[in-house]
Amino acid sequence: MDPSRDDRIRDPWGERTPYAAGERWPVRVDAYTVKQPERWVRSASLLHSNGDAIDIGVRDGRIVGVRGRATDRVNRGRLDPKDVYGWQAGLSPDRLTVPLVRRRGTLVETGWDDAMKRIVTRSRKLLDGPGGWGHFGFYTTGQLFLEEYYTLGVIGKAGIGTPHMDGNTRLCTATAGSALKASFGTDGQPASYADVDHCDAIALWGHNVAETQAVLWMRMLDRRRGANPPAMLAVDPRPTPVAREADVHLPIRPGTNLALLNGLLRMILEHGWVDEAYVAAHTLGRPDLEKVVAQYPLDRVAQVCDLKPADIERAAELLGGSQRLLSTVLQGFYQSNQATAAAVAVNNLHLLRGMIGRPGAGVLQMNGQPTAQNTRETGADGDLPGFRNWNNPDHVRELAELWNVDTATIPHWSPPTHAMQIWRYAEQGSIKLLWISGTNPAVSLPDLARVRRILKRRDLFVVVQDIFRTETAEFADVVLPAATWGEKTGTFTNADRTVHLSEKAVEPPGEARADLDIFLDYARRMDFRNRDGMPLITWTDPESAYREWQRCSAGRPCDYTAISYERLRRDGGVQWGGERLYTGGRFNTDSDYCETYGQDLATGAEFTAESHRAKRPDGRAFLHAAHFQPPPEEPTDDYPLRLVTGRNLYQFHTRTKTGRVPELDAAAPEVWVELNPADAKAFGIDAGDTVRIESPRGGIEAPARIEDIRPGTVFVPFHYARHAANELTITAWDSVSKQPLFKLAAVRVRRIEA
Ligand SMILES: Nc1nc2c(c(=O)[nH]1)N[C@H]1C(S)=C(S)[C@@H](COP(=O)(O)OP(=O)(O)OC[C@H]3O[C@@H](n4cnc5c(=O)[nH]c(N)nc54)[C@H](O)[C@@H]3O)O[C@H]1N2
Ligand SMILES: Nc1nc2c(c(=O)[nH]1)N[C@H]1C(S)=C(S)[C@@H](COP(=O)(O)OP(=O)(O)OC[C@H]3O[C@@H](n4cnc5c(=O)[nH]c(N)nc54)[C@H](O)[C@@H]3O)O[C@H]1N2
Ligand SMILES: [Mo]
Repeated sequence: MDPSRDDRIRDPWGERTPYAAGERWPVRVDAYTVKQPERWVRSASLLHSNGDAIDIGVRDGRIVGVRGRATDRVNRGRLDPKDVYGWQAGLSPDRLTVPLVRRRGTLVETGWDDAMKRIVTRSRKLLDGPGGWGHFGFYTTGQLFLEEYYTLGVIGKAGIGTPHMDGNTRLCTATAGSALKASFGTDGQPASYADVDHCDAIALWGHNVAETQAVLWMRMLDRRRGANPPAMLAVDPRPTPVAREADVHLPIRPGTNLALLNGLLRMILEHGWVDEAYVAAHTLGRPDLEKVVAQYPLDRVAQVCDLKPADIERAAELLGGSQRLLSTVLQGFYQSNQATAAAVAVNNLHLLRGMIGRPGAGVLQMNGQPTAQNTRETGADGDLPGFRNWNNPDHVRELAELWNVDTATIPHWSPPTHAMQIWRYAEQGSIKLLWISGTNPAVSLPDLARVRRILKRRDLFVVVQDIFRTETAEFADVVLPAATWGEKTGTFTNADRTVHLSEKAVEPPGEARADLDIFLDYARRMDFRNRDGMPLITWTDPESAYREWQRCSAGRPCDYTAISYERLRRDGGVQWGGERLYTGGRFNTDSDYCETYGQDLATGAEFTAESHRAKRPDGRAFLHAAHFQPPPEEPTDDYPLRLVTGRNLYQFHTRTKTGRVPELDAAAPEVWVELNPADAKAFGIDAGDTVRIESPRGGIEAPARIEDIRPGTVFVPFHYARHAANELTITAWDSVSKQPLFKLAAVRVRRIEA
């Protein structure tokens, strides 16, 4: 078969290459080129967090296709539909090629010097006036490169000194970070994708991996079709491809994950499916956990979660009978009720069963965006870089020495400002300059009517740095045209800690510039200085920025010092921390080393250093328990249905890229709403009818699809700007991770047209 004709739209997961437990995942090389490339350039996918290694084909200075890299540990040559076709977005004729500024109400083209001068003039005025750093907000992404985040982080923390910096990673994987810190002391996924090769059971907690990390799903399917296949559990209110494949599917009532986990943990304890030696040696908190979960007998859990008791028992047996369990957790948990407590409960399951840090046994608190891990590592999400603890004066001092600035400059007097609070400050008028890079909040934030009101404020100076003129750019005072994947060099790290180097293959269009160059230009013009009066930022290109980051990460869990550009060129993907973390059962919880002193899982209240030290964690993991609480918005007589939102295999987020790729656009061109047959009947709706969906905040129209989704629940994909699911969603977030609850609004539907 000619691989370039391989149609990844009709056959998204491709041919099976079955393999047995303990074997190596066979190679299968996928490729798609429109012309014969003259050369191949090393990269990885930037359209999800899986980190599929890709070679970019170049001819006559243009990208002409892609090929999966056979030798890479992540994909062994495979590509998913977005990998195969997505690169064409960069070639789109409507890329931003020059800066835009607002003159008399409209955006007009200008030069870089004018655009940057406007930003710098405004910045200087704000920084030197009363309120200073308090007026700055930076809202970045999970889609730039490590070098760019680190630079932005230093600008924010050591240049301006503002705590108001976060990424859209807050919407995405803030809960992964919080759950990992809470249980194990620092961020960093314990498991490895290689665990798919060794496990005897896979549990997918609110993770539609088949559509969202399709190459990881290929690996799981290949194990399922080989000898000694792993058992599979799916917890999802919808009949996703994962749910259909699973041996046990729990179509849970949205927002009740924690009740289910507490019930499962109770059964694990009661049946004695506990690794007593492991728990005694490597954990603390078991008595409290037992006390909490004892209150979740089977009938209560079945009732709260609206599941069949026999199905819950089968799930417990699958988990309890496994010897090598791999769990993945994603948005069905992170964007739902009690996100951190529920994600932590999955960690508890693995700790109780002693299933962390050995082949086949581990947990992946997944990432979503391709470079979200780096946003968190480098501190562009507001954390301190290198998984340092803002509340630990020694960690702050280390950074002050590294950057040669006063400790007082580095914001550490309170937790960093989370994205939802940054938007609140902008709404209240205290943040007066909001710099948005690589994200499209006018479509992706909850409660869009409110977001538009904020972006329209006269007293808010909005900078948008993007590759297209997005819905958000329409509100900007200055729009900066960025170069993107294939047009710039940098590194990024996937969901199993694999670092890839992505190299520049072609020139960006027009005057578009790499995000790194934009940030460096700003730093230069702002003339940020260190304690000796020398320039704060001395690096000038991706590799010198990376070397600074290596210094910053030294001695921390995400230590990059052994992973040079040279090694990445030679070896392809390399994991920081090795294949698995915590192999000896020693965790990052020492009080001097950990990233957090902990938070109350119910309220989010921060614990003190003293209370952390008093617990003497000394490298043991925390078993944290919390009680189920109902979601903040429940269906009512007026709004009787529950809305969950999410993704489709062919579309990426707000479709700025996939909407411009003919193959992907055509595969899912418009929004829809999924309804259960019984609900459809009750509301007089047939398949294909146009329906109106309304929440207390707004409404959209969409054609109906009748599906086997659980009764009382409707699903809308959030990709479509003109019929955006976020017109309906609520401004509410998890009290610990501050991640918004995108999967829990109350809505009503009615037919408007057959
Ligand atoms: N094709 C594609 N792939 C992507 C992306 C994309 O836009 N398109 N985006 C990337 C990014 S940034 C991310 S974050 C990931 C997200 O990857 P996923 O988390 O897999 O995707 P979602 O569709 O957001 O949510 C997963 C599932 O959660 C279920 N769910 C909703 N509410 C609940 C609940 O209360 N409990 C449980 N147990 N399940 C619930 C939904 O039915 C849905 O099937 O995908 C990444 N990959
Ligand atoms: N209802 C609902 N809402 C959700 C979710 C949900 O499940 N349901 N999921 C949430 C999640 S997990 C996520 S991750 C967010 C995603 O939400 P967004 O981050 O808003 O989505 P994207 O469309 O990926 O926006 C990325 C922007 O960066 C631009 N861009 C791409 N490459 C580059 C580059 O190299 N440089 C620069 N400067 N810009 C670039 C793109 O053109 C695009 O405008 O949505 C969140 N919103
Ligand atoms: Mo995400």
